This record gives sequence, structure tokens and C-alpha cells, in this order.
Amino acid sequence: MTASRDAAPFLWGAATSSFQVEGAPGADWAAWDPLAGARPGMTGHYARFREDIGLLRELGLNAYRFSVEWSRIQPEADRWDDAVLAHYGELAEAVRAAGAEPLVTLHHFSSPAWLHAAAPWTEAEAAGRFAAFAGRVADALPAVRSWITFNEPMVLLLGGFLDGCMPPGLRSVGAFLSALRTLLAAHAAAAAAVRLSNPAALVGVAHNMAVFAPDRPWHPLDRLLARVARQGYNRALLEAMTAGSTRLTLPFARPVTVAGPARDTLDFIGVNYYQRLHVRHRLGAGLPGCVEVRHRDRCGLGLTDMGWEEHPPGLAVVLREAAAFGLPLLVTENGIATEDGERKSDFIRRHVAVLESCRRAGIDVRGYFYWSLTDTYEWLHGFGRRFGLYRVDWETLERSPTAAARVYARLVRESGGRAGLITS
Ligand code: IFM
Repeated sequence: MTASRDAAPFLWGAATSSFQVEGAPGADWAAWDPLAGARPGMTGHYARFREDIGLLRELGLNAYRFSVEWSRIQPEADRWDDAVLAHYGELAEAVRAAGAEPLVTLHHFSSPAWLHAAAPWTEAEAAGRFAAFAGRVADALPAVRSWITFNEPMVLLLGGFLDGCMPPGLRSVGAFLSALRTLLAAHAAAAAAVRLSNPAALVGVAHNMAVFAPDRPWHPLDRLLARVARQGYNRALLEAMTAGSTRLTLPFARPVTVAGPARDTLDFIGVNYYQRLHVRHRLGAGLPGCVEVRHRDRCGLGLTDMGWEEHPPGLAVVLREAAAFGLPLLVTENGIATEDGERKSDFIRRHVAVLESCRRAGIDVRGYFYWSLTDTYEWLHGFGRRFGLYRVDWETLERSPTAAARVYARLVRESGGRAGLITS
């Protein structure tokens, strides 16, 4: 994104991820699935992608963020599926044909099941495997200029290696640090492979950022932990991908310096923003047990169906924090799980208003992607969390617009975006 800010239109988009809308029998999550809630094919996006691209047109959106499923493309360590690569190529072409910019995520939480045995993320070899995959995908999708290597690396690392709630289910500081080093190397190698295939490519990361507040504002340990969380969760990854190294202070442990090959590997920073978190020290527990993260409704807007605090001003906080790294920004995810269309509409109105004020204040943010285009499978919760602009009937897979779809379409139109078919 070296082009000047005025050269390209602001991207108004929506996002999905392959496993959440397509499923994949060969992915680690297919076996993991904590609620056994996954259904084969999920929303049926793999077969119905043209219909879903039609929804983008209905809304007047000019961008679509989707991901490609590694376990479908490389079903075995030594086998690639060209038909699947051709499928994703068609999907990207169809997005372009709809007048929208495809933004492709190479890794969105799901890895091939075979990877954990052949080259686990805790070992350096995984980086080379990922880069080989990235190069293949970039060669097969020449219509795509904008790439994201990893979705929410910190969530993947904390969930998979420290907290154990995501595959591969480890709970160890050592595994977390090894996997962090591998992920940084994998990001750098994949970015290089994508640029080799397409020298005009723009490569970024979709980084989950949150606002961290001390749960008890007067409590020195809560205040300390909120600062540590902000540094470790929001900043460390971006430091490693820009300056090339970062100091990670794990609570009550010696700081660790993580240096790697990821220096200057970003053309843009993608920010996924959902919530404010309230951090609290818990007595007598070792890491990670000494850190408690609470969800509080201190804004008075109500917790979402995920139990998260809705905190619109926090979008400006994290955008300012990301902007300090001197790169163009995209809001690559922002959304709410709720069955209530009015609430979803208000969420979008409030966050878009904050976004617009950030743009007016000169923050170089170039796009906004609502999460998600349709309802999806939600990792730890199955089908019971509805983020979608379009509601999916889980019996018939029929998509129908929520009230928020109309509101978002209107906001896009009013901000100078395209006119879609939804006009009310
Ligand atoms: O559904 C997820 C997505 O896959 C990554 N970001 C957060 C969303 C809501 O939990």
C-alpha cells in the first residue's frame, strides 16, 4: 500500500474464513471441534460462493476478505490438489468480476491435521512448509494483490500453545515461545514467497487488538498486568514484524527477547477489533493462571452473545496504537454476535462513526471489513453465535439480510462508496 491515500477508494468489505464457512475434513479443527457442532460444508460457501459474492453486490461493498483452506489445497504432506487451487482462483476472479478487491488470508486458525505430526508449529520446519503453500497459492491466484499471511497470530499462539483451548492444545510457555518464533519465520517466508510470485503484492497480517483496562483501577498489580497485556498482546507482534525483534514480558517472569527474520515484512497492518478486556491479578497461581481476564459491561451497552464488552471508543485506541508503526491500516475485522438486528445495526453505526473520526484525524486507515458477511461456524461455540450481516438458516442454508445489512449498505453509500441493491 505504497500508493497515495487518495489514489485508491476506501475499501468497504465483509469477511469470512474458509473453515468457518466451508469446513474441511482434513483440518485439525475438524477433529478438535469442542462442541462437535461442525456440520460438513458449514454454510456451503465452497459450492455457493457465487451466491455469496452476490450478497457483496447487494450491499454495494467493494472488498471481500476470505481465506483459503490449506488442508484442502495440500491434503497430504506430499500431495497438492490443483482442482482446489483452481477453485480458489475462480473465487478470486469472481470477486474481481463483482467489482470488489479480494483480500486473501493464507492461514485463518486451521492447519492441515498432518502438519502437527510432520512439522509442528513449535519446530522451525513448519515455516518452510507454510511458505511453500503460500507460493503455490499466490501462483494460482494472479487476480489477488492483497494478502494476509496469518489471522490473529496471538490468538492462535495463546489458544494453541499456552491456554490449550485450540489445536494442538498445548499449555506451556516454552511451546508458546517456540511457536511464536516459527510463526514469525513462517510469516516472513510466506511474504517473500508471495512477493516472488507477484512483485506488486501487498502483504499484511490480521492482528487481533484489544483495549486492556485494569479491572480494579486502583490496584497496582492489575495496572501492571494491563500494561504487560497491552505490550504482549497488541504491540509485540507488530514490533517483531516491523523492527525485527521484540521484548516479551511474561507476567512475573524474566523478559524474553524474540528476534527473527520478520523485520520490515509488512505493507499494511490489519486490525481485528472487538472488545475491551479487564485484567486482574489472581493470587497464588502461576502463569498463565495469575492473570484473569474479565468481561464487564462498563459502557452500559450490554455484553454481546460472546459475552464480550461492546466498547466503540476502543477502536480509536487500537487504531492509534497500530498507526504508531507507520504503516497503512485496514480494519480487517469488527463485528458483533447477536440475534438482535437493531443491536447489530447500532454496533456498526457506532464503530463506523469512530472509524470516520479516526480518518478525519489523519489516521491512515484504508478499509473496513465487517465480520462476518454471513453467519458462520464459531470456533469454540458452534453455530450459536450469529455475527452475520446475512442470517443463515442452518436447516436450509438460505441467507437472508439482517437489519444490519441494510444499515451497513446505507453507511457505505453515504460515505461515497458504491450503491448496492439494498436501498432501504
Ligand atoms: O470468528 C472469529 C474469527 O475467525 C477471528 N476473529 C474473531 C471472530 C469472532 O470470534
